[in-house]
Amino acid sequence: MLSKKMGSSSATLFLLCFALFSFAANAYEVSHDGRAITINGERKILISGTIHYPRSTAEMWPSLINKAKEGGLQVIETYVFWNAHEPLRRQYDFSGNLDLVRFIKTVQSEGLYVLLRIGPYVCAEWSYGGFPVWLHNIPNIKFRTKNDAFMSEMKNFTTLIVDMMKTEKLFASQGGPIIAAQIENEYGNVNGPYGDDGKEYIKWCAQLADSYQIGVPWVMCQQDDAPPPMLNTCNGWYCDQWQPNSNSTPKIWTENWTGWYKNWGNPNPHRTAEDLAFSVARFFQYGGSFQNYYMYHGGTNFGRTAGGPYITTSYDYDAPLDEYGNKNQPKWGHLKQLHLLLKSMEKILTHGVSRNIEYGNQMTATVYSYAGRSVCFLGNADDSRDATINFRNTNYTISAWSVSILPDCYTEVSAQTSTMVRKENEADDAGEPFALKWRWMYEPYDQLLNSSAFGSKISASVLLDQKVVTNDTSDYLWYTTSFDVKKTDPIWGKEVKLRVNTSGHGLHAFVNGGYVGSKYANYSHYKFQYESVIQLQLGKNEIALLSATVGLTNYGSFFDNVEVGIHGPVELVAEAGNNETITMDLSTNKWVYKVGLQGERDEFYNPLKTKEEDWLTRNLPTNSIFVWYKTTFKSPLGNDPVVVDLMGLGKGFAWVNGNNIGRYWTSYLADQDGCSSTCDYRGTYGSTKCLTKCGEPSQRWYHVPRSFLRDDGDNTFIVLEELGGSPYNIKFQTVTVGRASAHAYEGHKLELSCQGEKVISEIKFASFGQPKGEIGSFEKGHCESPKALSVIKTKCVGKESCSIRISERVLGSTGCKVEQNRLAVEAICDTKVNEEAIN
Ligand SMILES: *[C@@H]1O[C@H](CO)[C@@H](O)[C@H](O)[C@H]1NC(C)=O
Ligand SMILES: *[C@@H]1O[C@H](CO)[C@@H](O)[C@H](O)[C@H]1NC(C)=O
Ligand SMILES: *[C@@H]1O[C@H](CO)[C@@H](O)[C@H](O)[C@H]1NC(C)=O
Ligand SMILES: *[C@@H]1O[C@H](CO)[C@@H](O)[C@H](O)[C@H]1NC(C)=O
Ligand SMILES: *[C@@H]1O[C@H](CO)[C@@H](O)[C@H](O)[C@H]1NC(C)=O
Ligand SMILES: *[C@@H]1O[C@H](CO)[C@@H](O)[C@H](O)[C@H]1NC(C)=O
Ligand SMILES: *[C@@H]1O[C@H](CO)[C@@H](O)[C@H](O)[C@H]1NC(C)=O
Ligand SMILES: CC(=O)N[C@H]1CO[C@H](CO)[C@@H](O)[C@@H]1O
Repeated sequence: MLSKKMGSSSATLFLLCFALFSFAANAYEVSHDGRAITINGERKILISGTIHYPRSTAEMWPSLINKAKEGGLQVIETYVFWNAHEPLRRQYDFSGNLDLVRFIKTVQSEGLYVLLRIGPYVCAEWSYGGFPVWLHNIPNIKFRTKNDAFMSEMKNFTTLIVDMMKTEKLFASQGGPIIAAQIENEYGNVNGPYGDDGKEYIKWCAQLADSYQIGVPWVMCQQDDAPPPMLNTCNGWYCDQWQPNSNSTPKIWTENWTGWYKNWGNPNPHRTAEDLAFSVARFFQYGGSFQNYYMYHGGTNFGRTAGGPYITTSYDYDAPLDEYGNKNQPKWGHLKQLHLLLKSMEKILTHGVSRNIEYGNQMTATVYSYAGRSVCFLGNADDSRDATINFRNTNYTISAWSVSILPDCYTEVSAQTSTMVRKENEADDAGEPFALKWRWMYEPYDQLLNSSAFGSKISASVLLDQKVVTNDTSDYLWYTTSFDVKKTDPIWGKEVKLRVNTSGHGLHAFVNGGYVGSKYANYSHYKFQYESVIQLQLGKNEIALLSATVGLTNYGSFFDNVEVGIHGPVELVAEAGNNETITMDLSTNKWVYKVGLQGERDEFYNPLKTKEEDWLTRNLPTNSIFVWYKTTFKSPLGNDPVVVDLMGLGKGFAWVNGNNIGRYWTSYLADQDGCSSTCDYRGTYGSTKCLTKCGEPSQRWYHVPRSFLRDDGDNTFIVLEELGGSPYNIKFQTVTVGRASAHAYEGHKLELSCQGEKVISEIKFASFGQPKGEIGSFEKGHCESPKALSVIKTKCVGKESCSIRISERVLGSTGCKVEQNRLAVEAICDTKVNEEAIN
């Protein structure tokens, strides 16, 4: 638990914003010393949060950034996504949610700063770590090392970005919001295998960055040997024990993982607000001055942007703002209190001399003193034992795995918990809930099943890597071949198996025009062998293998060379009877390739590209592979975020009015094991701690951004179903705060708020006295004020948010004979006030 001290922090924040606005057009100086980043010579405590612009929509940016500011952030950090901006060599895209300049200007208009991580390697669970796949197909190229072809392409892109920022006057040195930039990314984690060339490369990166003369500091995260003036910085779940490589580099934490990402097949990760706040408080206790949350808003992997492989479409990350942009409570509120407190101590922290007092058992008090004032951190890093210490003649009990920030002694943070609810789409005029009417088409692959019958220009007498052939323009690649079988062949007349070794991630097999089966890799085992009994015929036989990828690898030394697709062998095997096996290897046959599906080329997903009569209405197939389904729906009323429930479908892609909302794989269930119903925030966090939703679909709901929808008229929803499923259960829903609950002790303020256009419609529970239980299951205790409920109703019902000072004066006498009373409240949020509840 963290102490809070509101004090004058909100006023400080206001002044900071005001100052930023008045400097907007003027250059200001960003530099650093060994303690902090300095702005116009003043040392700063900077709280930053990552928001990746392509993981939301341009329409969502103002609200996301505004909520970040309200949550006490001063800086927004983002990577720049090369493969999104340059999908084909020298053909650029900065439109829509790729409008980097608009994103940075949106941050600027909110009065916040920007940390621009240009990379161009981004990792980020983004397909291929942000590198365009065409880069891989340049002769003699070697990624992220001393290689002329690579360095020349990297320089071409980074120069483009830096020049774009300069032209728009976005660097602080030009009066813009960018106060720091990053070159490369976490190279120090993987550089070993690159040897001396890797070291040369890092020097070259530093020189390149320096040569841009952007007038603000450059950082290199996880790079102990970062050459000056590059600042090395830390990434991780905890960075308090980390030290920069030079006395003149401040302690900067570029990635504090607020949660974790999710893979197909994995349960929901969850990092508690308490543990995250603990790590932040400790970072500042141990001399940190700039801290960035990775992610502050995780968002959505639209289209084919998810990397991994096997990263889900949701990139929620359990971040302080959820995938849809709602405040993820209590995390958002808990951190906000901490930020206000830290910011209010800026001067003392950044100028003070610090002194540690060790109490043993990982209990440390740190005192920062400056100009006759001091602030203290009482940190207990023991993961199970609470500690009672005598500090400056007062006894304090510090819970295990917590930091109390003084002066304010131990106080409880009243962070609200919100319970999100999903609501069905509103009923139509007839009062009936929408029943979606479906039309369908098969993916027309029949002609592809015969390699001699289609005119593909790509063929080779070898099995080719999938990304080499496709340049990653589609998940799908057909590998087809034919061969003759004669009566004299030893294989004829035997039971024959087709055996395919593939490097992933999925395979559908067809023989002589018929479907024989499919198989998908499991998370972390991408290579597998497919085997199936097949029927051969005399004369010509056709084998068509459709290989499918699920995002390309984004991390590791030489990750860019990780194979995908069918690398063989592809064999026919039969038992000879005398325990011998006859094998016919087809790997070096002539293979004919076709990139993508016909429906992708003909844009079946685009409502304007097909005719209504192309779509069938009768005999809608279910549990068939490769079916396109289509329906129309009306936008849900209001402004709440919209999701589509794809329960019943298998795997594929979905489009709303032609916008690709990402891969879905509803039929992929999360592991049965590893979840726990309770979550102890104490102790080191890791990605397998506090998991939920075991055995449920890894992702069932998919975000449909409001800007993809039309306000009036019908929206078109089109699905490519690859594995087989049924569309009948598909539903559009809105996500909204259903309940807001909080509790806090006397002497503090309790705040409640609904989000969106909701108001507090009803107080479900309120007790001031000795209420029992936790959020979600409050119960009345043995004593309480009889007046509290009506006071709270008067103050809160009908309001979007309300704030209550907790005292007997305000809430009435409790009659409890205790030191401190507690107030616990649970409120219902709705669009309109429940009449009964007000009266
Ligand atoms: C892939 O990219 C390479 C290099 O730019 C190019 O030569 C090749 O034609 C591309 N292949 C496809 C299928 O677009
Ligand atoms: C990038 O490469 C293109 C040629 O492919 C060239 O015209 C352009 O000037 C280069 N940009 C930079 C900044 O070097
Ligand atoms: C602090 O705790 C110690 C040990 O329990 C006790 O002897 C002492 O009186 C306490 N001091 C105060 C100021 O409460
Ligand atoms: C494949 O197509 C060729 C040319 O159209 C045809 O002669 C042949 O019979 C077809 N083979 C199969 C197995 O369908
Ligand atoms: C993946 O796991 C499923 C369920 O455990 C199993 O049926 C399937 O064979 C596995 N696939 C591979 C490629 O290992
Ligand atoms: C093909 O896959 C099987 C099963 O994974 C494996 O045992 C075998 O070694 C693979 N063959 C080759 C040549 O990689
Ligand atoms: C075939 O091999 C199996 C196991 O290797 C053995 O048990 C069996 O006796 C063999 N059969 C013949 C006919 O050799
Ligand atoms: C070394 C490491 O694990 N890096 C990861 C840090 O977290 C980011 C965000 O999830 C990943 O992109 C990195 O792979």
